[in-house]
Amino acid sequence: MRPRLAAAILVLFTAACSSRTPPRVTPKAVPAQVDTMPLPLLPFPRQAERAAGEFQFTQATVIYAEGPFSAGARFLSDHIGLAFGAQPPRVEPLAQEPADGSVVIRRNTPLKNVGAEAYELQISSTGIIILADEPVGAFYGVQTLRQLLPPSFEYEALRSARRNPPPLMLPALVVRDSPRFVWRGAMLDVARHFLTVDEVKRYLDLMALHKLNRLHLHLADDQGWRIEIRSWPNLTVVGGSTEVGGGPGGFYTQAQYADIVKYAADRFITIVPEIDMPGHTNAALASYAELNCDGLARPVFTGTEVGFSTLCVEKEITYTFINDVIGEIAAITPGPYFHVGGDEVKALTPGQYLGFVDRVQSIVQKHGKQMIGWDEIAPTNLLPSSIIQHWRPKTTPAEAMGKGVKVIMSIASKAYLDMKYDASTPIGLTWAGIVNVQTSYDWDPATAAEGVPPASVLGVEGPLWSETLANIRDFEYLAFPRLAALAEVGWTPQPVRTWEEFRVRLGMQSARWTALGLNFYRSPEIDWR
Ligand code: TNX
Repeated sequence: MRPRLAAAILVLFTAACSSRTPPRVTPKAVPAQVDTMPLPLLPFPRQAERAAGEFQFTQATVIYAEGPFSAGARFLSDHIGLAFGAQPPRVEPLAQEPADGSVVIRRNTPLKNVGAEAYELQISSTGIIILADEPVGAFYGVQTLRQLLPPSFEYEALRSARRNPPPLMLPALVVRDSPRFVWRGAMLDVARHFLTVDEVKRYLDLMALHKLNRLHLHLADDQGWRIEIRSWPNLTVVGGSTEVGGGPGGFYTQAQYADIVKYAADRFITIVPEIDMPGHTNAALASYAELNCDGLARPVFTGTEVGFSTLCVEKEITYTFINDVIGEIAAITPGPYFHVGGDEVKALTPGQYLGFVDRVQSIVQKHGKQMIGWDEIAPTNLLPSSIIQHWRPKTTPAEAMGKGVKVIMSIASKAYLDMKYDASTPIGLTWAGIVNVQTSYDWDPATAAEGVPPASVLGVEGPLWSETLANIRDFEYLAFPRLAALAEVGWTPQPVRTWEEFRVRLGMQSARWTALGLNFYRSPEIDWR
């Protein structure tokens, strides 16, 4: 054995032995390191200050909520469950001034000027107060409070088993918070590999914990059609029957989709449906022969090449089809957006592409939605309300800026969650490079694309393409920790955040994520605690 290694082992061994016989020290009232550790909040708030004292959460603590804020109160009570009492904390409407020792969620109208998502959280020895102008702000205040509660509360089993632990102490502090960007999104590619409704709900839960507010569902691609369209039933019978690698695929009935939309709305997340067109449409072209220029149905596709498929843009039936599909989905989508894809079309002339996007944009408008498209739509005749999702690292949608459109930043070399973390990552792609955690964190969406002024940037979104993924465990592995990094990129003002400080806070998430059963990548860039 080499001497340095032998010495190291001896040190470790001694440390392990001595930890079994702790030295006799008088415990301090408050462990000193608690105050020097950063608050375990992610994304980090705009402003957070520790104060003197602490709040005692006991079995008798009641949560009072002003009318519209009861959703946040319910979430908090459910989250605590039976973790330290025979009953979950009681939720009461706020009628009169509550007694000391309560949790109070109430309206504070001046916060309106900060934005609907703003909140204030005050923890002191006399109580916990969450202030917001809108229910969404109150919900985010509750998420911040949740991150200050013990990670063990994330265990489903613990919440439903009666226990009798000591009161819980929370450090006094004041948080004043509101997000930097309105668009803090994630995208799931359920077309290349299907996820069940419950798996999508789990992703929504993880998003809510990190104050993300848009879930973009990539519902159709060459390899699969994932949403029931009643007027074109073969889309799911044929197009929904497979996925990359030849697995069984699947699709959401409209009732299941509505269930996802509701579950998301309960967490203040807007669902953004995408039907990619005119390319990435083999699943539709296999389902209906008449959508092909030659009138011949294509075979289903389970490979990973891109760019070969296109709807027949010269046929009128194509627009009947698109109108029906967008109409049915728009009718069950309360959010204002409809994503039409528009990427990687290699089988059309620029003129054909332009004419196609024009027509589709007016169909989307007719159904009351704003059109979103991948950045290939930048040269088309966009309405000011349309939105570009910028993804190609070597291009810029600058030419569209004069049209008044806004941009979602999803630059693949920063924001793509399907890129490998390093060369040894067993799943994922590398076409946009290697995206380690620091790369996904250390950038500013406001200045990321040349010629796109900060005022045109709506925010950030992390797409998770699923060509190489087999199941929800794989989705989680590529998404975390990078989606958490993007959540902070989207929420926290640039001057408030640094990679060095973030690394420490990210390392502090491991107990919570483990309690959630999250299959996150333990990146060597992070000192996981
Ligand atoms: C490019 S991003 C695509 C997707 C692939 C992805 C893989 C975009 C608009 N198109 O079809 O799944 O790369 O990273």
